[in-house]
Amino acid sequence: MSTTQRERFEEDGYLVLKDFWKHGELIELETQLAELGQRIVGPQFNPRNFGQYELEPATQSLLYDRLKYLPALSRMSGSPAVHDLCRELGLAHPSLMGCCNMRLDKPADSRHLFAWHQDSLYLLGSENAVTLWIPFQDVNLASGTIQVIPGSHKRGLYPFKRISDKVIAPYVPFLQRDLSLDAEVTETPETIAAERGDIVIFKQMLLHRSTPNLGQQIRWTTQLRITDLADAEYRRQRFPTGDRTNIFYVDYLGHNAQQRREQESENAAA
Ligand SMILES: O=C(O)CCC(=O)C(=O)O
Repeated sequence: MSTTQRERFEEDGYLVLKDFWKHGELIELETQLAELGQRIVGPQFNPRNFGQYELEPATQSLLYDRLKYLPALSRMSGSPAVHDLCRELGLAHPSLMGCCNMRLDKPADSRHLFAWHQDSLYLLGSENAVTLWIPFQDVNLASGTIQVIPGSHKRGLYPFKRISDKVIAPYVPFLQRDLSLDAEVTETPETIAAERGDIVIFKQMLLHRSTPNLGQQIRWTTQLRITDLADAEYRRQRFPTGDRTNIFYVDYLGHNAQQRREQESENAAA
């Protein structure tokens, strides 16, 4: 990786790297996806041809729930390519967060789309933690993709609000349906365009969102989440991740302690 790419990553908070998978990692994952789909949906399932089969809601959620357990996803997460990339981008001790997953975004189905957010709000992790967003096919505004606000990672955690009545307690994970951004995004977004085989890597503090799938095929993507155990502040906070605790008990630059006190007094008043 060039110095310019590293500098751009620090400046913009994301990079698209071309032709990343050199050892068949993507093909292996797609082959396992096809096997899984054929078992759950039926023999006509084909990840590249949505015209060939029906995906009823109950079958879709059965499939969706199993995607993150594909063995090739673990292999990809633990691959030397991913580890070396993270090291090059400044994570001195890259470690997986327990939330690597795959998405299935059907044409004209907006239910799973994410509005503007920072992954750190939900996933926690070190301030320099990264998400690798890996498309199985070309992505653009037609197929659906993500948009980002370059440089937004430098502003720390944005204000957020609780949108569910989930109780604030130490061991309760807070998800997209529980918390949302509490700020207007007025900056011009950058639309990510990438091809099959590329990866998009972005800082978990970067503001980003989904765009709808306007095409005919399912948009398949994988998300790998990686934190840095060498970060002294992260260690001081006892290495929190979003599957075990929540933002109200992690202190990114002091913002959240105040927000927790406010929410706790609201809870007490209710
Ligand atoms: O793939 C998408 O539409 C959005 C994914 C995303 O925002 C995330 O995984 O953090």
